[in-house]
Amino acid sequence: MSRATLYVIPGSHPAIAAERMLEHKGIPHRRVDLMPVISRGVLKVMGFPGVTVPALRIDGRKITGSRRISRALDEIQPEPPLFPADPGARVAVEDAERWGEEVLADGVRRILWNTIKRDKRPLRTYLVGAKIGVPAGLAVATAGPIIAAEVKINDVNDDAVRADLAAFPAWLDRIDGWIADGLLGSDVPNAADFQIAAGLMLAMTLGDLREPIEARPAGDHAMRMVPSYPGDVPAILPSAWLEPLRAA
Ligand SMILES: N[C@@H](CCC(=O)N[C@@H](CS)C(=O)NCC(=O)O)C(=O)O
Repeated sequence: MSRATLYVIPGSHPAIAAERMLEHKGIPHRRVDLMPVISRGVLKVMGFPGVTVPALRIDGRKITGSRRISRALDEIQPEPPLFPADPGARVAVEDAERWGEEVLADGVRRILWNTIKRDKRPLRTYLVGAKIGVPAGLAVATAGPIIAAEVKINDVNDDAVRADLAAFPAWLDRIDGWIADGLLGSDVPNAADFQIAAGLMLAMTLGDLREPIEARPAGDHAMRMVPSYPGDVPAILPSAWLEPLRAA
């Protein structure tokens, strides 16, 4: 049986998607927690092909990226499958997974860092259960440069975040639609289920977003797929930015 080491940043949504997929497959793994930004240097030195998490070492392979990881896991251990055998159904799952990564996960990441740059104290709540090698209080107290770097790396400007929040109701409609169609939430969880659920679970750690999401089938699906997620951030974003979500 394969053994794996998964490199994560505590609270990272694609990393939690990867961890849930390993659990779903029953692949034993060790989790290594890294601090954001510092993670880049560590992964580079270790010879991973990229500098972001999730990064997975398994059977002598080094894989970066949640979508590469889902495919590699199916190659290494086909059962239970993360992608359907039927070619048409597979394309639909791949498309939904890609949307979950490129649209939902990127948008939620921007909203998160815009929130944390206003108040870094809640960062501590993402460190519950993590082993980062320094006390959580110290990590948060010294997180200023890390937050500034993440804001830059992820293009976290106010216009982009307002656009993400304006688009959020349509994102929830899309996910609810996929659940109604059976693409998500079927008896056999697929790679898109994990990718999208982890993104929404991170969004639901934010007090500004929790309520409008948890009332929806999308929120219910996320909580079933990813029952435990660290993080709890009080509402802090400007009220006008949240108007589209309230209206929905
Ligand atoms: N699209 C990538 C996202 C990778 C990504 O941006 N990961 C973030 C954490 S959510 C990261 O490594 N951030 C640290 C950094 O960029 O310094 C995937 O799904 O794997």
